[in-house]
Amino acid sequence: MYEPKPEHKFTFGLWTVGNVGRDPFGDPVRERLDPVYVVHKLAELGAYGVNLHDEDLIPRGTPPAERDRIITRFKKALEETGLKVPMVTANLFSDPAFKDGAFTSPDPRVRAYALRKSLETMDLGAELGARIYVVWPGREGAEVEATGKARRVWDWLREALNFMIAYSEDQGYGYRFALEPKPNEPRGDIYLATVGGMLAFLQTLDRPELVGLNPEFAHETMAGLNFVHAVAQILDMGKLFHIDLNDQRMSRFDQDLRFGSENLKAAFFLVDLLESSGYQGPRHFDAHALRTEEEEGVWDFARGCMRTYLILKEKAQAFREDPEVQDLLKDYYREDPQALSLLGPYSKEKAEALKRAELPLDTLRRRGYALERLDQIAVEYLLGVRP
Ligand code: GCO
Ligand code: MN
Ligand code: MN
Repeated sequence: MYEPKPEHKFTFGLWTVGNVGRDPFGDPVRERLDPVYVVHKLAELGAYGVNLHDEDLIPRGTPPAERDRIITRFKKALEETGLKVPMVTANLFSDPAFKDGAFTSPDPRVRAYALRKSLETMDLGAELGARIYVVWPGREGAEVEATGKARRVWDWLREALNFMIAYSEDQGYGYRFALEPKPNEPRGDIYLATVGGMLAFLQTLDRPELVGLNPEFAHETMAGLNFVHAVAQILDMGKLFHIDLNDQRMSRFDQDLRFGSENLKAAFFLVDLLESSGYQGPRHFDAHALRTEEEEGVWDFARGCMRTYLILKEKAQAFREDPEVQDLLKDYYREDPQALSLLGPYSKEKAEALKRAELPLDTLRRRGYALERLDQIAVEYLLGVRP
């Protein structure tokens, strides 16, 4: 029961299960895990794939011969286990050169370095079979407004992304680009802060059809927004290219908690949404084990993410199939042919009919929607007392 299998498309990042537990106040509490070991462990746990930043696999400054050796060894582990690398991304935040931005650094030499690093990451990903390229603009933000940079960054971001997309097409890599918004951290404020802003921005790129989103549960929650609604809007626009699952308390620093460990109800309705949406992509856990854990705790964390997802999936399905829920929803969405005939696409006749129509306002003002009952049923599923 609830055993993860590759067909569930669960993925982790090398940087998530490999997280050494450093925080702004505390040193690492765990040793760095060998990526080859991580591949074997994740395969054993039933994951589908492993994602990575360039530097997670190939530390900065690695000489070319050593780079080739690392890749050969890593690919061998992938072959042995059948684990996939669906997504890659460039680390454009750790190097001190990126302290005032990567693509939005005021210094064109830094912007050139960020762009080159991105192209090299695409090369690496192509070698590993990745088809999704995530762009997380974590350092593209500011603490100081006095530069007026907020007015300039959009051109720089567009230029960099257009370049990268053209490179991917030119090389025949076939990447789909997934942009990841976040409100703040590590910058005081990040320019591309929310799902809504990112959806609007991507429409201004040369090839918007190749660009979508990588929304993250924690990021919208940090901003006090509703992640389920954000994902629903992304789905409506056909732009869910990847998803970062984790958990988070509202209005805190980025906590990257185990999926479903904090906002169970939101996680329940998120799984309900994802599983009914036809989304075929990876279910990626961008989270890490608590700093209190040694290695065994890391695998407990990874198992927990997947197990909770599968439990919620089963519960969501049972909730949707519950006859009482179906009755309540039938009534909630009750249809009225006369009212429906007044809605839909505009016509002169319809507008006139609409003005003449009798609408039973008294009844409408008194109508109840039975949402207390519906929500209580959801809670009872979550509490395990129903069915
Ligand atoms: C964060 C982000 C990152 C990105 C990752 C992939 O808050 O640190 O979520 O984990 O998802 O860099 O681009
Ligand atoms: Mn995050
Ligand atoms: Mn993320």
